[in-house]
Amino acid sequence: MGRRVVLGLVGLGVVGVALGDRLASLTAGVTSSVAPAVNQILPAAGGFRIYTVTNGYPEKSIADYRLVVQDRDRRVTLSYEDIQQMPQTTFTKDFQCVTGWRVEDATWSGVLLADLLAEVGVDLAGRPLRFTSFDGVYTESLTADQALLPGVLVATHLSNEPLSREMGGPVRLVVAPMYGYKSIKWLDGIQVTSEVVPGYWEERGYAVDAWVGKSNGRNDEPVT
Ligand SMILES: Nc1nc2c(c(=O)[nH]1)N[C@H]1C(S)=C(S)[C@@H](COP(=O)(O)O)O[C@H]1N2
Ligand SMILES: [Mo]
Repeated sequence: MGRRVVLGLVGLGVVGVALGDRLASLTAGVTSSVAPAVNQILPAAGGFRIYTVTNGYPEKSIADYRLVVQDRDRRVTLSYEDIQQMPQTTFTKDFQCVTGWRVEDATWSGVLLADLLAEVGVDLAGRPLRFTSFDGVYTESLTADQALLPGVLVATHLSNEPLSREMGGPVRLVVAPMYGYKSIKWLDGIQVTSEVVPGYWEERGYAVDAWVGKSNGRNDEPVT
């Protein structure tokens, strides 16, 4: 199968996600391996579609939460409390999904990824990052330059409330200048890698450099 065909099928899957059950039966035959089983539009979620590529929303309490940062043979394990002790940042930016929906003025709080790396003493020196989720499946990546941007947050709060389980709590990544698929939920690992390792949707045809309005053939207004 050519790349275009694969992208087309994945595209169908993502539309199926966005539209929910109405398209599920249409796409079930071709997308069962990538189409999430449970996706919702929660009234409380302020316009966010709730996405997952697994059969549910993984759960981890704040007390049990750990974030493992790994740079070669050096490994630092952070608790939720450790993350909250780091310098805190709040910003308000639009959130744009590649399937077309956009949430205006989402207010996220947490620690900038750049600050977190500095706090744990990781110097990227041009090396990229790979991110993992405790859903056990989803992954993401950023180059060093991207990772250090001021729109990239290890987020614990949305609208000044702790992140719900569905929204990726206790801790998710927010990559505001890029399409939503970069903002990995249920973040549990950050690894320094030698090369960019394409993430979950990137292995399925979406752009690795996922700038809003400048990738994936879309012309949405950029998020700065
Ligand atoms: N672990 C995980 N992270 C994820 C996803 C996912 O399915 N699983 N979906 C991504 C996509 S495509 C988008 S648009 C946003 C949606 O965030 P939300 O579910 O909080 O609205 O999460 C991203 N992060
Ligand atoms: Mo998305």
